[in-house]
Amino acid sequence: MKEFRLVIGNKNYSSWSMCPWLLLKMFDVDFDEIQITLYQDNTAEKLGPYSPSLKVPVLLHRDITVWDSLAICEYISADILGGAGWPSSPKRRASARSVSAEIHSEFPALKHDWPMNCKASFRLTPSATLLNEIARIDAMWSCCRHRFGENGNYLYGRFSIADCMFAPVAVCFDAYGAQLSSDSNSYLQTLLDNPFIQKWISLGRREREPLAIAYASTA
Ligand SMILES: N[C@@H](CCC(=O)N[C@@H](CS)C(=O)NCC(=O)O)C(=O)O
Repeated sequence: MKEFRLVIGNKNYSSWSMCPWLLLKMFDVDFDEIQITLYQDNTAEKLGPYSPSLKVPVLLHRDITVWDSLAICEYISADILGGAGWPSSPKRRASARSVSAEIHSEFPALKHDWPMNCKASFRLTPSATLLNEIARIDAMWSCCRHRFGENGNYLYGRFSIADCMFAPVAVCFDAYGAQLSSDSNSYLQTLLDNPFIQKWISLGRREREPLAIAYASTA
């Protein structure tokens, strides 16, 4: 058994599982993956031994359990990567933490109307509320790229937790066809070109569980 174990859901549907998985991959941390199929009759029973919230993702490290995607990313950065998960300058770090918290806690229409589904490639016309949310994400992305992105193509130049938190958004924007400014489109393409994001998507596409659309409010 490896020192780190990450409990995740279906790659096709589990947007939050993708975030810490990507961080561990990008920083080359070796870990065992424990995958539990969501939305089955026995899912809660299978999650019970690992997850206090009965949700994924969960990180298991020695006798420590961390649940919730952003808390896991924070833990990995602070306790494994010596803080390297966040940008090093205080101003960038404050901004990166803010956009990460915002995508984690807000955007109910995006999470409900455009759930992650790696297999989807069709146009779902966004409601006015969803259009507003897409515009807010577009503004965040282009603002971060302008202010902080000079040292690379990620949101803060080099890769950070903020990119992990937006990786599932990139999958959804690509799948459902979000209209974005050209700066945001470039950033979207950077995420979609990331080899680990491509790996996640291709593994998700190979899964055979039922369509996520029925679980839009929970995935
Ligand atoms: N705030 C949590 C949300 C976790 C969450 O909702 N996970 C979904 C999958 S992406 C889940 O486990 N759903 C199972 C269920 O609701 O039964 C996080 O960021 O990790």
